[in-house]
Amino acid sequence: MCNCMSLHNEMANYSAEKQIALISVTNPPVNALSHHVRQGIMNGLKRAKEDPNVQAVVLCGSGRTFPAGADITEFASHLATKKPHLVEICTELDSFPKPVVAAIHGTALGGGLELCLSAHYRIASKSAKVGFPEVNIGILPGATGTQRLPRVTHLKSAIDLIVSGRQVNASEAYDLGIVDQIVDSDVVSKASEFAKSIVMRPLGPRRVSSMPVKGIEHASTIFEEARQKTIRRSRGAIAPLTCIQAIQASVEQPTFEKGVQKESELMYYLMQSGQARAQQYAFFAERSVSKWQRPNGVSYKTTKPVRVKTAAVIGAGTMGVGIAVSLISCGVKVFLTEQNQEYLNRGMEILKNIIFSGVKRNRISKSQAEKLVSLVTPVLDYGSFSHVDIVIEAVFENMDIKKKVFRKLDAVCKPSAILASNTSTLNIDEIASVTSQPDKVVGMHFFSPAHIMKLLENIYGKATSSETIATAMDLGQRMKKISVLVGNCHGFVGNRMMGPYTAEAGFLLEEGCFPQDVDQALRDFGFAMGAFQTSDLAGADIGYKIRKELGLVGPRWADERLRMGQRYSPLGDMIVEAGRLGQKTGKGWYNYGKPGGRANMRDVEVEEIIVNFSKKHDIKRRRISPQEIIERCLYSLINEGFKALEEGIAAKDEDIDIIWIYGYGWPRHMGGPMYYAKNMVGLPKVYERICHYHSIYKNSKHWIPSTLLKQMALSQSASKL
Ligand code: T1G
Repeated sequence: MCNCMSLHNEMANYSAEKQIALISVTNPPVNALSHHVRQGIMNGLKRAKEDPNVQAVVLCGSGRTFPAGADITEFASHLATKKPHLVEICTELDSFPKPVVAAIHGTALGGGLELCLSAHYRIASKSAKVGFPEVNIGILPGATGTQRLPRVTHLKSAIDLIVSGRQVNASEAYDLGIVDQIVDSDVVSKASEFAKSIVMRPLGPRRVSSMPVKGIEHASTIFEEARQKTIRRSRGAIAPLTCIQAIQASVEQPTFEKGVQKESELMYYLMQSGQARAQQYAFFAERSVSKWQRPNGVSYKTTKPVRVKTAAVIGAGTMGVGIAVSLISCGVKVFLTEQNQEYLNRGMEILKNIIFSGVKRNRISKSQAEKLVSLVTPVLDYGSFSHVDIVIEAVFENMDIKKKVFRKLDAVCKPSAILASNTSTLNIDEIASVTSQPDKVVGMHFFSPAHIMKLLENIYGKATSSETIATAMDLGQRMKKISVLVGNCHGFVGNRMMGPYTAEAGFLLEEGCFPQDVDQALRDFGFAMGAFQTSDLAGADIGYKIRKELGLVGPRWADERLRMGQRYSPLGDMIVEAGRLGQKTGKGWYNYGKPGGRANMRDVEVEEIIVNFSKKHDIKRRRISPQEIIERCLYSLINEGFKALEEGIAAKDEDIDIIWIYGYGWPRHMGGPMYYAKNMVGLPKVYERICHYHSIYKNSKHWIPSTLLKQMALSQSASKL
């Protein structure tokens, strides 16, 4: 007899048939465990317990996934703490008098995985994934997850999964002991059949709360090693270390319940932290950037992209090759071109090396790699471009060269082809002006190395059509890039804001710092690398060459700029002129011992250049505090961000923040520059400090306060009164 009863308002359907109760979570798209879901599961369990015909329970998710975790949108509201809490549900599942089987498909993450680990058996479909991604949103698995995982898998693996936040596929989850069985299809019916077969088995040994932690023999060494590794990697984020502390409670606390209590305390500490709020903001910001909208109202909702199948990439240097790899990785056929055979051969070699390194790391098979490489056709002229859907130009950053390329493309490509430039600074409208179809021209600014970096800044010009924009955004997503749409100006959003940051780093050297002082302060803030380390890694010669061609380098240019009322530090040019191009030459702002060396050591030669410069220009060197370094490097770029917003170059804070998190290493737990300014420092303070620096450094345009910032700071101050 079927006893089906939906509790739709509770977002969990309950049905009972042939002794098996099915509780199916129904909260699309990801079945997040919001209050109504929790209530629904609890009520379902109550009914299953009370129904004498029910012998076992299957818990699953409807639609595309098993619950992917707590509802993050509830965190800032009273609903997060409204009963029943997830911990109570987990306790109820664990101690349930009838067997509970979790039928896992899709992504069982966070609270979803905690439900699974509280059930007595876990059956997963082949394509399922599980994980604890909480650390990415600044918290920990706070509904018994840190106490349960080390009881089903080895302590070391539990630490790895919780601290990294990585998802594992069904097969790895099986090897780790997290799931008991993998099925090819129809996981819910297989779980129901299984449930029927085990109704008579004793439940005691299946309750995770009463299992011992696995691998405790070397616990102290394991924890110490994990702590050291995490301190090195977490760049000041507090969640990863706190996760370790919570897992430690599973070993150190006398009972499971006491461990859960400790986990709750640590969860509360993290939940209250500014870092967690920043990371949760970043989670939604990341998802908001694909919902692009232009100031004229045209948006992703109203525009359909063209499906790109074939592309041409012009330039087989580091950038062009990285772009080609990204394209073939999503199945797009590519014509790769260079100006001569030698460069083309070299480009193809690099491309093959990148693809086959995936084979060495067991990411893809040899035949998959060969298939990918076969998608690339190296060519020396534009003859084959007449049918491609898109061309992405990645030649030297020089307007005249780019114009030449675009004129040629305009002549050979089909009228519907999109012509994209991978420029990092140049004016898209000027590039488009040499074509007969400026509506098809768009900027696609990849970050180096293009096949690895997740960010893609897409730039629309005056004439760029909405279809062209939609296609660039769609192609970006297909290449698994986080694509952000921005307007056209020098440097767009990312590099425009980078300008003041780099300039201030240089001025700080003139006034008293050495590269290591500036870099240390930036690393302490949470950047993986400081400004000078980054420059050494990227190589300073390309930027120098571009500036030199434009006549914008050296002390004479610095004097010229000062005459124009604009300060410029020529120290970067002087370092390049001393043959110090960065890591690749073994010397840059730091000494690396040998070309290609990694370990950066301070270098007296650099310090001499800096000190002599200060002396020669009568700049009195002084001790500069880390606080001043941070304010001058970061508040100047924040001011520029507000100007980009004010001018409509950036559409929203989230776009800027995501560009900085994914393109420039802004620490995620600091939210992004706009979030940081608004929520972690406060606009009145940021504005006051910008005014302060403006009063001292009148000849640095970037300190002129943004009007938007001023307005918002004043209204924030007024609302506090
Ligand atoms: N809460 C609320 N909304 C969520 C959500 C969540 N947990 N996960 C996704 N969404 C929204 C998302 O904003 C988007 O909305 C839509 O769902 C589709 O997501 C107690 C405390 C599951 C792998 O951190 O990793 O459990 O933009 O575009 O690429 O210890 O979403 O369409 O309006 O990302 O297919 C832990 C986070 C929570 C999982 C699917 N769980 N989610 O990826 O789609 S904390 C997570 C994801 C917790 C416990 C603790 C991914 C996904 P919109 P999407 P997708």
